[in-house]
Formats: sequence, structure tokens, C-alpha cells
Amino acid sequence: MKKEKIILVGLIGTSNEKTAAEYSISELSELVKTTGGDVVSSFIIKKMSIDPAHIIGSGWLETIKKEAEDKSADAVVFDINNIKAVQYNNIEKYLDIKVLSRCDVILDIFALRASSAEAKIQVELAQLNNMLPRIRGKGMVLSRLGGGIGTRGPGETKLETDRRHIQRKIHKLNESLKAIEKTRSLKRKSRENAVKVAVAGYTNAGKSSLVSLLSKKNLFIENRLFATLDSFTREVYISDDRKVLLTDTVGFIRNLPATLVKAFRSTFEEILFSDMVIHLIDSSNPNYSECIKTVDDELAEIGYTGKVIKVFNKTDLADSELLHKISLEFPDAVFCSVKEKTGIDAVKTMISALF
Ligand SMILES: Nc1nc2c(ncn2[C@@H]2O[C@H](COP(=O)(O)OP(=O)(O)OP(=O)(O)O)[C@@H](O)[C@H]2O)c(=O)[nH]1
Ligand SMILES: [Mg+2]
Repeated sequence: MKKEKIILVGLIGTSNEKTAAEYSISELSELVKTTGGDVVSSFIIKKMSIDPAHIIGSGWLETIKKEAEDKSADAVVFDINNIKAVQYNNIEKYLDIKVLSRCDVILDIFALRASSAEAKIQVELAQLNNMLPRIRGKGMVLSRLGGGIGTRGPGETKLETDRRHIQRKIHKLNESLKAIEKTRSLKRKSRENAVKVAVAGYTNAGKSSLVSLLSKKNLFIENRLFATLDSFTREVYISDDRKVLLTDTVGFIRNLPATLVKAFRSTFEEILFSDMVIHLIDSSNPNYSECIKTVDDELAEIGYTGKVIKVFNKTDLADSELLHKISLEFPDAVFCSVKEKTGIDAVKTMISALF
């Protein structure tokens, strides 16, 4: 299939946010690549307030229109989560190409990745809830879009675009989810007496790698965003007589769409019922502070108030100055490299403290 050509548009309110906006755009570019898109150009636009009709001003719209024509772009992705129906409509009409939000892109990745029945239901639910406000009557808005990124449901399906069908489908999916949640809570009950540890963190931090190493089971690991969409629980002996249930979880990302967090509630609940969370951090990422904050905020958002230990992974990639800075900033932190299998005993010792 031909790769869709994508233009990215980031927005900054004040000049001192420039680096954050640049980082956010580079992350968005990774997200777009993960969906199979090809980023042909990107703009960072200074904007004190968002225009209710067109997000950005007409001068910038004209610039983007010209760029889209020059590059034969298929879509423009704005680095914001919530684009209003009227804004989608106006901008699409003006540019005559597809308009997507950061949220649309993340949901698209989740749809491509979902493999378990539960993940598929959760993703489709999030997608339909995300799309519903944009659709009037018989899928007017989406019919303009054609196919590709933002229109694909889980498992190669095409997303429903008829408003009445969507509402019916949402109802059905909610019912299925309830049944799955029931099974989950029964399973949880049977594990009530076990010591439970969840590995949580920013996407691509190495969570599945750590759980694989500790449990000696091979989980799906890949150097891309959102490799894991299901939480897997494994029995792990941290010493001869001490056993914990270790759970690998879905990664977090900045501005994780609220519709997704809501739909994945039952998956994130595995964190909620843990005795300890290992917050895994990629220490080779210079932007680690923001990643930590994102994860801390999301943990609070889902209501986790228990014990958290910070584990900085990928020390083999990190520069020593940065590691030194981190160790001063987080004196209690544990450092490891899952790849080189160093620091893993320290992680086990932290877990042992639970007994
Ligand atoms: N160099 C290095 N790479 C690592 C280390 N740990 C994990 N990786 C790599 O980092 C990438 C992401 O690893 P995963 O285990 O899939 O990360 P994850 O946190 O589960 O990611 P998501 O499921 O996408 O949220 C893979 O390419 C791993 O091989 C490490 O200690 N050092
Ligand atoms: Mg993973």
C-alpha cells in the first residue's frame, strides 16, 4: 500500500515552550511513522489562542495548503488532542485533505496493534466515542476522508460512520466489555492473596523486556511505540521461596487521549490492584523528566496511591553525566539495563522489600 504523506503542525503558546513543542512534534512524527505514514514536512506555529473556526490563522492555512499541494500530502496532523467538529470540517474544506488530531493517530496505532478480544473492543469503543461528535447524519464528515489513518478499526475493519449504527455499536461494545471485566475481577479475586507487582511506564521504556527477563518468558518486544496493548501477568520467583505476580502493562504517553484511558480502564486496573508499581524509565531519553511526570500524572488519574519505585532502564545507552544527574535527583532510584542484564538484582531486592 502507498504510504500516506503527512504534514505535522505543532502549536506553541509562548516562546519558552519551544523545546517542549519540538520534542512533542518529534514524538508525533514517531507516532505517524508507526501508523505507516510518511512525514513530509512539519511546522511549529506560535499561537496564543486557538482559533475556534480554523485552529490557526488564515495566513498559516494558506502556507500549509501550498505545502500540501507541493508535496502531494494526504493529511495534516495537528499536535493537539481535541479538534472540534467544526474545525475538522472547515480545515478539511479549505485544504481539501484529511485533518487528524494527535488523538486520532494514537487511536489508529492502537487499532493496528490490538490483538486480544478485549483490546479490540476497548480500542473500537475509544475510536467510536472519539469520532461520534464529528459525525452528523450519514457519515458526512468522514466520507470526505477516504480511507487510511484515522478511519481504520481494529483487525483491518473499516470504522462505522453512520451515526445511528455507531450508537448501537457503542452500546454493544460496552456490554461485551462488562462481561470481560467480570471475568477479570473473578480472576483478580483468585489472586487476592498473592503479592502483585505491576511494571508501568512511558511507552518504549522496556517494560515488556524487563517482565520477559524476570519471568523467563518471551513477550512481544519491539522498538516502537505501543508494542504492548494487553496486560500480561506472570508468576516470578524473586528468590527461592518468594513469588510475586508480575504484570506488564500498556505504556503511557503524553496527552494520552481521555477516551482511551476510559476504554482501557479494566487494563489499567491491573495497576490499581497492585501492591507495588515499578515505574520504569528510559534513562537514555534526555526528556526523561517529562516522561516521569506524564506517568506520575496518569497513575494519579487512574487512582493508584500505593508504593512506586522508580527504576531507570537502558543505562547502557545513557551518557554518564545524565545518569549522575538522575542519581542526584532521585537518590532512591534503581538503575538497570535489561539488555546487558545489569542491575536486575537490585530490582529484585526492591521487590523483596514487600515481604
Ligand atoms: N539498549 C537497550 N535497549 C533496551 C533495554 N531494554 C529494552 N530495550 C529495547 O527497547 C525497546 C522497547 O522495549 P519494550 O520492552 O518493548 O518496551 P515497552 O516499555 O514494553 O514498550 P511498549 O509496550 O511499547 O509501551 C526494544 O527495542 C528493546 O529491545 C536496555 O536496557 N537497553
Ligand atoms: Mg511492552
